[in-house]
Amino acid sequence: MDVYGSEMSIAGWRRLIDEAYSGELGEPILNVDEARGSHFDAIFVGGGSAGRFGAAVLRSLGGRPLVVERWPFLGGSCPHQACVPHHLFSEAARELDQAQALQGRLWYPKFDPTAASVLELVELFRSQRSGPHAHMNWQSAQQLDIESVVNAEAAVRDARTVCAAGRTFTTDALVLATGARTAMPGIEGETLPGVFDYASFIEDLDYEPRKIVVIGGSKVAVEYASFYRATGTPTTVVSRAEVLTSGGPALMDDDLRGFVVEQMHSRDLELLEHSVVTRILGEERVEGVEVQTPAGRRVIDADFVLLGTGERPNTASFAAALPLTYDERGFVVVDSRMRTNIDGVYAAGDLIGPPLEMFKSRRSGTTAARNIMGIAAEFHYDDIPDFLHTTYEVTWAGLTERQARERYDRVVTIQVPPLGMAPGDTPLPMAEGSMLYGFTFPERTGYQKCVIDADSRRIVGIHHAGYGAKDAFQYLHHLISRPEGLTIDQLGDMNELYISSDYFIGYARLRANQADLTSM
Ligand code: COM
Repeated sequence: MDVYGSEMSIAGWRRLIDEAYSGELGEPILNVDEARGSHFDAIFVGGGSAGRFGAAVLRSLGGRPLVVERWPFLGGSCPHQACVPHHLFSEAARELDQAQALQGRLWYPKFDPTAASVLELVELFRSQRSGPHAHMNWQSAQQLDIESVVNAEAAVRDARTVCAAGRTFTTDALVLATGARTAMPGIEGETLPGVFDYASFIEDLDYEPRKIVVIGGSKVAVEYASFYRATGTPTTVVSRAEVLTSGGPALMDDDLRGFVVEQMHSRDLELLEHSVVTRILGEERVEGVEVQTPAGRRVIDADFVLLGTGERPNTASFAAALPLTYDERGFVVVDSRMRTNIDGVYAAGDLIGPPLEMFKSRRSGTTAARNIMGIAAEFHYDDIPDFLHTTYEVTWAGLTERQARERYDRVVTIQVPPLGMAPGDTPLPMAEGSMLYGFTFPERTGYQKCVIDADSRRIVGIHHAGYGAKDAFQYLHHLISRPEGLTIDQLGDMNELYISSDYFIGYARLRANQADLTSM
């Protein structure tokens, strides 16, 4: 169907998206200005964060983009199966964590684990997700003037030609942004009903899990396991290595990771590290898993298994047509301008490898767009602030203390709790979101560290477990990664809004002006 020029409202888009989900609307939805022909300055194959943001920037620079997307909406996996539901679950995990810890105190009733339903939250998300989807379609088409073909598979014919919805479109530049999917680990039983990944968990869950095993040890595994456990459901994480030591979390400071892991233990989230699931058990559906642990073989009962075993790129729509260079895991290799090895072909988003984060996708898409429009833009996505959720928000940017000590002669830190103290020794850091814990369970308030090169006095790393520091970190990262950096004295000169999550801004003021910097 053709919707170009039809002044679609958000509600109108939502109706179309809902019809597409229900199968009522099987045909592609074209928002293409036929009067301008079928040739574009850039075609974005994939309309997730990379494609949608890239197209918007290309359009604002005066170019004509086309986005082709298999789902009936733009925005990709983020609002559909990944970041947005994950944030809903993490917010629930944080609330449930407090409700359990504080039960019987203040106004908190006795915690009823049967009232906290994983299924109910998934159903809530499923029932409402077309709202944000519709907003993105409306914003892209009606506000940003982006032409698109959605609800349609793309087939790349060559570096200048894409077919979709029975039409052929040509282009000066191609941006591949087709995302990624879970890497199946190849374990016996992995296709049994009751085995999910982050996507099928959203699409297919139709029962309340009673006993959960999560396979994997990185972000997805730890985030979802923390949520499941916070609902009161017994949960075991099985990880080949120590949790949070691969992917983006490998850049977490050791002490920050130590705090986060200790707090997971204290919530009775079982972590089986250096362990491998050898078999998923069950006849008709999942009944348990067989695990090889350092202490021997174990069988764990489970009616739900989540695979958090990493991701692989989606290349089917272009692999045969384009002789691209791939890395050892199959991700498309690009340079810092998002150029592939083929002239005029760019790649962005999850397709180019970790970190598989929406914020990296957006910027990689816009970097491609600017280069296509003649602006030499670079994006080094190995140096961006990052975060994950357990029942905490855990945020980091810049160097860990260990990395800083390898690089600089004299490193000092500002950390809370102070060096050598355990979290229970002090109620600090106590800030936005942790005040109730500060006065009830001081060991739960959080952990913070600011790493400083004492010679240049520059902040070189910031690390935080608690609540609400993400906003500060996105700006602090920008400040510390400028060529001139940010010194402790400049940080100490900032106006903080007491009581803020990023405690060390206030603490930096206590140490600023000290001629020979020491830790605190
Ligand atoms: C965010 C999706 S949920 S997008 O980055 O705005 O396209």
